[in-house]
Amino acid sequence: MKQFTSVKDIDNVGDLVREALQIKQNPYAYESLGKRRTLGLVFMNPSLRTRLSTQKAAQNLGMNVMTVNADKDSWALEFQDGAVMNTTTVEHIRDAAPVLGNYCDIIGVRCFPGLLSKEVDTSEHIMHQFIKWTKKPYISLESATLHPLQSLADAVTMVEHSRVKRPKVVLTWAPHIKSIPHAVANSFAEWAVAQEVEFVITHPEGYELDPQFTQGATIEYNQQKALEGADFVYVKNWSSFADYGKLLCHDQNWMLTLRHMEATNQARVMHCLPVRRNVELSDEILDSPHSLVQAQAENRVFAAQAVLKRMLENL
Ligand code: AN0
Ligand code: CP
Repeated sequence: MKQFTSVKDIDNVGDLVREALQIKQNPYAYESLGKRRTLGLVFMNPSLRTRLSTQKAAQNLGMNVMTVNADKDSWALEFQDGAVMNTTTVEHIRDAAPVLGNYCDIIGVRCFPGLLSKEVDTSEHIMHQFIKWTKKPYISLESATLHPLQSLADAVTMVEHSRVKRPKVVLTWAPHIKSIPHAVANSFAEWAVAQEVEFVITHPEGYELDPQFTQGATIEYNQQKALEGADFVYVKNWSSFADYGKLLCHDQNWMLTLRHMEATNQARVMHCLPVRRNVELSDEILDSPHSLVQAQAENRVFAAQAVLKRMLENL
């Protein structure tokens, strides 16, 4: 595998999920595979899970890991071709990325969208510049539009906890106080349609996701109806895509509570974290046996390890 940016970069979701589950059984089985190999992680935005789980995965494979936080412990990067750099950015990606490529065998980057221009964000300009100028295998740590490591961990978690062969999976929008990226929801959708599940997305009108990621999903605007018979409920906020980056709905009834769970098939509830308690998701769900959030976070390690293993085998 040369790049992991989307479900499209893998042939078979089931095979990769099985590989992650095998690694979970014996995390040190390939502890020499990454010997003398270096993973470089670049964070343009904050992270707890992605940072630590990817580091841990790399260490389990015997790799060295170097992490930089752009504009914090390294320079503020410029991505515009031909920019006259007389304001805040200090180093151009054309200069910085080859340096990273020189030091590292695999590069991981987190680059959130600005949520100001749909055109800029959907072009994945920053991600593509890193891929182009580092010339190294690339692993997305969440791009402007997708978060594949999260979705792989979520797929692993659903396989582990499913009580039926073809579960009903519902992605539900939740309230939030800020403009939040679409990446986790887009990515969950594109992975869900590639799995053997019945997949429903529910959100208020105006929150339709980019249709390129939701082909094959059923959209149901009535949350209660969508939740009927659900085996898994994936909770996530995202800002409007049509009215790009805007908050259109503040209705707290969209926040999942135990009352919402009555219509479900004793569903397990998922969220990628970080979660705003009692805004996106109630304490009573997060602290109940319904919640799978810690299982998802745990599986981030084995998801990252399965991807890094495939990249190392291909170096
Ligand atoms: C980010 C997002 O929703 O894309 C990261 C989630 C993993 N969350 C926030 O910005 C709160
Ligand atoms: N779920 C997730 O990616 O968490 P972080 O933003 O903490 O990495």
